[in-house]
Amino acid sequence: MISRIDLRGDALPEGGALRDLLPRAEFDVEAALEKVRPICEDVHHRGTAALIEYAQKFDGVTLEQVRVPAEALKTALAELDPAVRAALEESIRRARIVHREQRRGEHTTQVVPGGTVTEKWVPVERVGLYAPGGRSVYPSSVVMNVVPAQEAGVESIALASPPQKEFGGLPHPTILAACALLGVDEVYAAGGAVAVAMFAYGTEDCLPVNMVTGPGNIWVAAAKRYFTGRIGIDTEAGPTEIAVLADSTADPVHVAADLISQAEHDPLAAAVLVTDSEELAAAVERELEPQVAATKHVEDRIKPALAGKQSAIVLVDSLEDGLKVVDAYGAEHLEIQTADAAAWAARVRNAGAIFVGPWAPVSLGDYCAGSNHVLPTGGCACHSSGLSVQSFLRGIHIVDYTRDALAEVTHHVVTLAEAEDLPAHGAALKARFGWKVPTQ
Ligand code: HSO
Ligand code: ZN
Repeated sequence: MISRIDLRGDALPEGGALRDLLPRAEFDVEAALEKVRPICEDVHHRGTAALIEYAQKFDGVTLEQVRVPAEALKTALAELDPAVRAALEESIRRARIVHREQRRGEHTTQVVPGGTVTEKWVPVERVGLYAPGGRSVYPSSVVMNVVPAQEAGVESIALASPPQKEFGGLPHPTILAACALLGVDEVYAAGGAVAVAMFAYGTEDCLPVNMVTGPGNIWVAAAKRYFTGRIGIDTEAGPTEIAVLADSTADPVHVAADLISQAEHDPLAAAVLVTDSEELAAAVERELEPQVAATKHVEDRIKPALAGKQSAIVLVDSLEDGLKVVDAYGAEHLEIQTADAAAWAARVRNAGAIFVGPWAPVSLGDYCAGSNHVLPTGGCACHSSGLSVQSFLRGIHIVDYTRDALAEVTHHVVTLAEAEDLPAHGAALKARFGWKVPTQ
């Protein structure tokens, strides 16, 4: 059901060469970009009419309007299963506790007497959040997008999710209910690249946004790439990944369950176990069979995900080598199921989020740990972070110098400007001191 990659014996290769030995899903955003471009431009030129046409074409629904009426949000919340409501409220509560602490205050540094640089943090004015539909209707992703934006102080928050045929062209009712719980009232029935284009360009109904965040399929990722530069994005989300670094002390039942839990998302989802224990590897292999058989999305998602080239059990000589492997892989989610798990976790460089020890499975983080579940995939964890309050803030430097403080440094500025053949840069300072460089 899952292949093995044996890296024991020889010394591990470094950097890129090691990365090339590790499994990874093919997720060709560049190819999708070609298809997405005309759709985005069509939305640009025809606005709401194009959105309605694409809803018919891609979602099979006849929309009268793209904006979800306030009444529909209210009804969805009123009809939400009370247990789901209570669980969502707890998820929101915990996420708020964590994200509130991420807020940043203004900080002033005195560089020299009379010369200060203040960094102030300003929220993005208007953001468009995307919540997938279809196979992945995740109200939890609404929570993970909205909470950091709200805690950052974003004033204008809009959310889009695909129209669902079953629900008369509205987004899924649990998505609407989650919006209502979070106080988001600007919601659109729009899916995939079409929704991103609506946010980026704006339409008759929807003002353009400064930034789009949230998970989605390859079309959403391609549209985000298309608009990068025009608007801000979080990372381009690819299929979900779990890596588990485990030794012989790990419980194979837990490890197998956790691998399956993320394989459940998508046939392209990746489940990777990295271990120095042949016994654990064999026990996990044995354990996968009955656990997979006992669950739900077996044939369409879990089996292809586990059997795909993106998933594997990687055998290493030692946990030191295991650490190198998980760092080279840079998983979206990394579990550490070893003796001394916290110490190993502290040494990890590259992961979207790290789950320490036997009592912190990824599923906890997906819903109720307080951490965010919108995380970098495809190895992007080596340069990017998951969604946070910081994602929605911009740090602006405010430079404030007195005459004396400027005079004192002018000769250095003039020298550097001349070294770069930019004498007018230097002149901008000299103009303030009778066209001379003030003496020290
Ligand atoms: N594991 C997914 C998020 C999710 N899981 C939503 C359940 N619902 C990507 O981090
Ligand atoms: Zn998940």
